[in-house]
Amino acid sequence: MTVDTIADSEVEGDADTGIGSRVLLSGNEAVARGAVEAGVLVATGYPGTPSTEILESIADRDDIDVRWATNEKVALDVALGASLGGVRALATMKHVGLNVASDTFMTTAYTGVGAGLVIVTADDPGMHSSQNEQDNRGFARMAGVPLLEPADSSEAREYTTIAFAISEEFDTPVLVRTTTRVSHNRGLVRLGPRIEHPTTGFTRDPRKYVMIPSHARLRRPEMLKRLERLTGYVEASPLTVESGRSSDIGVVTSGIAHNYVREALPDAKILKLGMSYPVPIKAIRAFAESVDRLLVVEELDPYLENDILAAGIAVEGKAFFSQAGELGPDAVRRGFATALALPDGPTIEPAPPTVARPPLMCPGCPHTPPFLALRRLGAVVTGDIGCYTLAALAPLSAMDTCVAMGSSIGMAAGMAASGGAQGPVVATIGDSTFLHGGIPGLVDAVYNQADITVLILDNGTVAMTGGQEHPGTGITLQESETTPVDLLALCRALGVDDVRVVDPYDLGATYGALEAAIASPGPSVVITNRPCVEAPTKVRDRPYEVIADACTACQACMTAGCPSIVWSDETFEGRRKVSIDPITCTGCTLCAQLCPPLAILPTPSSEIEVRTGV
Ligand SMILES: Cc1ncc(C[n+]2csc(CCOP(=O)(O)OP(=O)(O)O)c2C)c(N)n1
Repeated sequence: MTVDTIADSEVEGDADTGIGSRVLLSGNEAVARGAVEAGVLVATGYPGTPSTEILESIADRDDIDVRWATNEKVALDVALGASLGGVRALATMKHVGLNVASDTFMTTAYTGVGAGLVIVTADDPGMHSSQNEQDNRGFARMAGVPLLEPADSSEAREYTTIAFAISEEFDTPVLVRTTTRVSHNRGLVRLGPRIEHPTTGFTRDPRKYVMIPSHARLRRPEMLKRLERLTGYVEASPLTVESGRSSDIGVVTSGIAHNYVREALPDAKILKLGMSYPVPIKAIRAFAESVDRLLVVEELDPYLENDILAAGIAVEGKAFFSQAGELGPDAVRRGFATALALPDGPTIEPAPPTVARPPLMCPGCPHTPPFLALRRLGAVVTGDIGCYTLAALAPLSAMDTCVAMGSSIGMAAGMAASGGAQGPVVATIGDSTFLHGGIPGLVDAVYNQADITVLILDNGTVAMTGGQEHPGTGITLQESETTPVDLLALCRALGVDDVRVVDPYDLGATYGALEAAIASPGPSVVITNRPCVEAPTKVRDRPYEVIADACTACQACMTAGCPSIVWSDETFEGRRKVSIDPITCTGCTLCAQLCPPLAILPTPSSEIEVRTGV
C-alpha cells in the first residue's frame, strides 16, 4: 500500500485527497509523506534496511522525480545538485550508507544548500540487518549539521516537513535519524496538504559552492556561526518538549527511547529532544535543576550523556542502559530498576521463546552452486554484502571475509599481495554491490595486476533488500526503461582480459569457469547469469523428487544447504535418506547434479505451474 492509496481507507478528512485524515503509516511511509507535503521534487537514495520503503512508497507519484542511485554518495550528490538547482530534495539511506555519502555530506555543511535538502539516515541498533550498529548522531556533530530524531510515525511526517523548513531558514542540509523501530512500526499520522515550492533556480556563487581551500576557509566560520544560530533555535524550539510531573527523577531522551521511558516511568519528568544536534544544553540545565536526579536514556552511544557531563551537569545513563544493542521496553525498565528508579523492579513478562530460524539461501538460489565450486577449489573467498553472504554459514561455509559494500575486491587484492592465502583468492560480489562500490576495486586490481578472480553474482536485482532495480537491470524505480549496464563489456573496458559468463545452474560449467579463471594470471572475472528465484516473480520449473529405492543415503545433496531437501524416514545402511519438498523445490537441478547414484529426477507429472522464463 502506498501513502496515497492508504488514505482511501480513512473515515475523516477530505474524501478525495485524504487531507486531514488520520491514517496508519510506517515510519518510512511517514517520512515519505512528510517529504511529499514539503513539496519535494527530487527524492533519491540507495536501498538498505531499514530505509528502503521511503522511496518505494512514493515511487508511483508523477509529480516527483523518485529514483534509485548507484550508491549513497551518488544519491547525496544528486540531491545536493537538485537543491542547488532550486528544488527541495531528499536523500535516503541506511546508517552505513552515510559512511559512503560522508565525503559529500561533510562538505555540504560548508556549501549550504539552495532549496531545502534533507538526508534521512535509518539506523539499525541491534543490527537486525546490518554489519554494524554505528550511531549516526555522531555524524551530525562531526559535520555540524542539525539533526532531528522522530520517535514515531506521526513525528516522522512532521519532522520531515520541519527539516525542510530548517534547511532553508539556516541554509544547511538537515539530517533526520530514524531507527529500525521507528522506520518499521506503524502509527497514526494526520495527512496534510502538499505545499508546492516553485523552483528558485540555480544562483551562481563560486565562493559558496566551489570548495577550493580559499573558499572553504571562508565557509567554515559561516558554518560555525550557523551552529550558534541553530543552538539558539533549538533552545527555544517546540521540538524540545518537557512532560510529566514527578520531580524525583528527570529523564533526558530522544527518538524511540522516549517511548520506552514513557512506558516505564509514566509519571516521571521527561525532556524529549526532537532536535538532538545541536544539543540544547541550556534547556537541559534548567530541566536538571527542576528534578532531584537526572538520567539519560538513549540508544547506542552516550552521545547526550557526554555533552551533559561536559557541561558540568550531574547525569547517569550508560551505567544502566547498555551501549551495545537495541533498547526496548524491557531493557529500559530493567535499567531503571537497577538505577533504583523503579522500586518495584521489572514487571514485563518475559517473551515466550521463539524457534531459532537461521537465515538460508532460498531453494533454487543461483548463488549456491558457485560457492560449492569455490569450496571444492579450496579458494580463499573475500566476500561482500548481499544474499550470497549467507554462503559463509554451514553447510556451504565458503566465505572467509565480509566487511563493507564493495570491499571484497580490494581485500582480495591485498590478500593476494600478502602471499598468505594458502589457496587461490576469489572475491565474490553481487551485481548491485559491484555497481555500488566494486568497480574501483576492480580498476585497482587491473592497475596493480592483482592475481585474483572476481566472481560477479549477477541475479538482476538487489535481492537482499527486497528486489529493487539497479543500473544493471534496465528499469528505473519509476518503472521506465533505461540503458542497462553491460557487466561483461564494463569489465573488459576496465582492462580485464579474462572475463567469462557462466550459467550457475550448470555446476560443472561453473566449476570449470572458476578453475580456468583462477589459473589465468592477473585479474580475471567470472559472471553468473541466472535471475534471482524471487524476482520479479518466483521462478519455478518442475520440482524434483528423490527415487527412494535408488537413494544410497550418501547425503551429497545436503551439502548444498537447500531448504527443500529434507530428511526422509527411510534409511540405507543405517544412514538417513533424503526427500524433496515439492512445494518449495524450484527445479533448479543442483541436487540432481550432486547425486552420485542419479536418484534425483524431475517429477514425471507436475501440477505445479511451469513458469520457467529462465
Ligand atoms: C553501504 C550500504 N548500503 C546498503 C546496504 C544494504 N545492502 C546490503 S546488501 C545490498 C545489495 C545486495 O544486492 P546484490 O549485491 O545485487 O546482491 P543480492 O542480494 O542480489 O544477491 C544492499 C543494498 C549495506 N549493507 N551497506
